[in-house]
Amino acid sequence: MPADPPSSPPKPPDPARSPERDDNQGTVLAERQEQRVEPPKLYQVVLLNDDYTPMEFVVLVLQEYFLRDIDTATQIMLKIHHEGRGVCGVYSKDIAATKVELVQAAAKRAGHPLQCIMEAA
Ligand code: TYC
Repeated sequence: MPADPPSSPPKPPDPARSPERDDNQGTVLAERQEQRVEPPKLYQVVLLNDDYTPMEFVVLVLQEYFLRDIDTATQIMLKIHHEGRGVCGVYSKDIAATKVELVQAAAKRAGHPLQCIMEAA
C-alpha cells in the first residue's frame, strides 16, 4: 500500500483576506461591526414624603421591599420625613420598576398615599 503523501505545511495567512473578513472556511464575512456592550443603566427607587403615611408603614416597606435592617430603614424614613425624599435602593430598570409597582400596590392596599418613583441614577 503506498504511503500517504506528506501533509503540506500550514499556509501563511493570505494578506488579501483580512482575518476580520474571512472565517477560513471559504466564506467571506460582512464587514465586522464594532461591538460595544454598554453596562446596564441603573435607576434609583425613591420614596416621597407625605403628611399621612405612618412612619411605621414606611419602615416596614423599606424592610420588606428594599431588604433594609430596621435601623437603616428607620434612618432612611427619617431622612425622607425631614428632606422630602430619599433613595431606597439602586437597581436595573426592570427591578426598579417592579419595586415601584409593589410598593405602590402595598400603599394602596393599606390606604396610604405613599408615593414611590424611579429615576435614572
Ligand atoms: N411624614 C410622615 C408622617 O409624619 C412619615 C413619612 C415618612 C411618610 C416617609 C412618607 O415616604 C415617607 N407620618
